[in-house]
Amino acid sequence: MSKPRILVARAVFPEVIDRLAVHFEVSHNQVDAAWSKADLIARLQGMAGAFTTGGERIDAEVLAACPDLRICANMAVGYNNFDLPAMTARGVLGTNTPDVLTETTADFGFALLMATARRVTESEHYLRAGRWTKWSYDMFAGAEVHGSTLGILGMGRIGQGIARRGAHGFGMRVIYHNRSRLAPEVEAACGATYVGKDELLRTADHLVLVLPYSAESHHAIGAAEIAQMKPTATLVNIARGGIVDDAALAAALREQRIAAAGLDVFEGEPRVHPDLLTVPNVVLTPHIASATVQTRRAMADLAADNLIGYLVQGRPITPLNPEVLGAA
Ligand code: 8YV
Repeated sequence: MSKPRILVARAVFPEVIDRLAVHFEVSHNQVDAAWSKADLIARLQGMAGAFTTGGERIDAEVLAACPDLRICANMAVGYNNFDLPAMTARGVLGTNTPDVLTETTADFGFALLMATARRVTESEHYLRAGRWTKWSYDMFAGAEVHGSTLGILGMGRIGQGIARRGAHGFGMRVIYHNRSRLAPEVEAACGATYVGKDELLRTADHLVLVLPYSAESHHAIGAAEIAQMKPTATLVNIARGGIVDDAALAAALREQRIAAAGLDVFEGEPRVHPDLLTVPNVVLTPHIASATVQTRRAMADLAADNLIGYLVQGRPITPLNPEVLGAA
């Protein structure tokens, strides 16, 4: 019997390609060429499965043009690149990579918070530029982290990881806002108190965004929300570009209406709003919150396991639209 055909849309660990090749006829993109939507559609012809990352949009047009497709396995916990209702309507399973990146991403959220509050990259640029000629009492004086109030918008697994770090590691008062309130025992375990969004914005010394992107969360932080924040506050976005209105944020940072921001994700990335590149009080990183070797490998392995689990054994590990399974 011939093996099912799959497409791996981006370069991944060679060992993962080798694992997949045991079960599938694999087409890959190990040169990591930038494919247009038309390229993706052309390459998906005859494929039963796709290994995708957050960069490949799987929408009604792609699905209509690729009738053999049965599963798209995303190497990401976020899946806003999937039109999930359209996939479900066509009987195409979507899977993501939850859990394996939670702690690593929470670590990075905290790294960005610390770098932002304590002006790490701004001061490094100053030093590298040869401008450090003497010490002074107020040089790069930043915001206190320990003992301050940590606000978290979006309290899923990663938000809870950040809350635990803040409450238990840094003695912070942790407040959060989420679509639904957590169970009391979960709140207690991560030392977090539920508040309304306005109170979160007004009270947080450091506000970390960890909510999924959707039409509802588009520009959840825009000029009006920034205006509610303390002038001394910092804002960290490790969620998705588009949750923050980057133009409004750049203007607020330039006018020091808030103290600083740390951004790992951007509207329209890998493009970055040009105004963000010229304001000093922002730490910018290229979407690396889950980037440790171990975690990226675990994410790739889980995406591969979903393809093998579904197409070979009929049991995906982390399905996003399990209703497709009943219908298959
Ligand atoms: C991915 C992410 O690296 O998992 C997510 O949702 O944002 C990152 O961990 C990125 O989406 C590429 O797939």
